[in-house]
Amino acid sequence: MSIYVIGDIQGCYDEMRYLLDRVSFDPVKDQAWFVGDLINRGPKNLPTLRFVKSLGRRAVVVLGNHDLHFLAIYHGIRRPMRKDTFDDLLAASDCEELVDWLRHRPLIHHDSKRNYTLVHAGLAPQWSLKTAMSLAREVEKKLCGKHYVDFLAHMYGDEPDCWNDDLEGFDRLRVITNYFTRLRYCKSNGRMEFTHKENIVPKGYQPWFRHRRSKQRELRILFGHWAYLNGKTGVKDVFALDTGCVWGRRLTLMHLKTQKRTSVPSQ
Ligand SMILES: [Mn+2]
Repeated sequence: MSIYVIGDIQGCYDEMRYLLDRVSFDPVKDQAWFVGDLINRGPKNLPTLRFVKSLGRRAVVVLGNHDLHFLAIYHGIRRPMRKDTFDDLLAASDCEELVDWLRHRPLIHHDSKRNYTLVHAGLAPQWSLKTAMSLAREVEKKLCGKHYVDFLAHMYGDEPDCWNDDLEGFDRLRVITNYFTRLRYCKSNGRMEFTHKENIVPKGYQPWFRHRRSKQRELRILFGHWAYLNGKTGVKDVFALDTGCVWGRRLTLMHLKTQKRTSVPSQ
């Protein structure tokens, strides 16, 4: 059995299938891990979700910000933005099933046997693995629960911008969600910054993976979300997988055991 970790698909279905064929992915024996943002901005969201769902236990998916955004749009919490490309999904006869499947995906996946941890965006510097797992569960429980639309309605926003054990209610869930699904730059105390994207480093901030404390140094972390990094962090044991396929660059996967990368160009 091989495990492949695949970067942000964002509806680039053809590239995903082509990439899996390139490594002779066997859906009966192998596993595919997805870093989240399966959908949005790209052209083929419906076949992407159907395919990943059809893999059943052979697929491990963590949620990204675009996946959560889709849930909010489906429930009418948000109006689609001009660049959103959910029309094929929203018109599909199996849309409800796909939504239901999606909201049951986790925010973090940890494989203790192989020592790899999968998240969409990142982890707060002060979190141990145990803390991260238990905070993720708080959000996952909400997403799987009866009142999950309430959570979606309170999910948006940049505040609070820093983790604090005393946070409660929707503020607590929002900040947890933002670390897992939107984090790029933060301070060593975990304070996040969302206005700078990609290439401009806000003053006093660093990419989150430059702040890792001792309790995270044992981890090997796989993430997506940050296309500008183009697959490079410069930090040992932190693996960036988003190489900007939806922006016309490449879709990348990594064979977990050998850490060998394979990529295909965007079509
Ligand atoms: Mn993202």
